[in-house]
Amino acid sequence: MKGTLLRTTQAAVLALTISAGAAYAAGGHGDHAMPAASAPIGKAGDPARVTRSIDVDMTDAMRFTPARIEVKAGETVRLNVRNAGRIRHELVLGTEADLKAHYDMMMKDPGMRHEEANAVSLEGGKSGQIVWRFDKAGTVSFGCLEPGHYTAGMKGAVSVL
Ligand SMILES: [Cu+2]
Repeated sequence: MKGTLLRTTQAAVLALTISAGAAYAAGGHGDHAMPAASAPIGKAGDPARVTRSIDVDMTDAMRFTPARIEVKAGETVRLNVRNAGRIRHELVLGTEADLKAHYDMMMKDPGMRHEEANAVSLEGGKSGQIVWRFDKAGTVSFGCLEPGHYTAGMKGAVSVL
């Protein structure tokens, strides 16, 4: 129930963000495409089909280690994410446009937590995981959308080959 409310709030904020973006685009940047709601970054993976696990550390230095990951198209990967810092960090998978839009939402509502399949939000010292199937060749970005973190460089990319 709590999760549903959270998502509803996020949807409302996202709608506001999109409206603001549209207004901005109308102001002279009309060629900027809106981020697609269902961007081709892949989908939640079946844990039984995981072919590889990759450890990713998050630190208070605002970095992911590694920040560059390579996978094969069609591969289901388990990201074992560890928050090696003391403050909350998260790893959110998305297109760069999606991440930026969500980051703007987080700046307005810092208490927001990402609980979707493409994200894991962790208190300091905690570990979690994302099981994800990377469908298409290309680049899937990831980032920590806690206020100040993404812009400090807490981001990375998965190259899907
Ligand atoms: Cu962070």
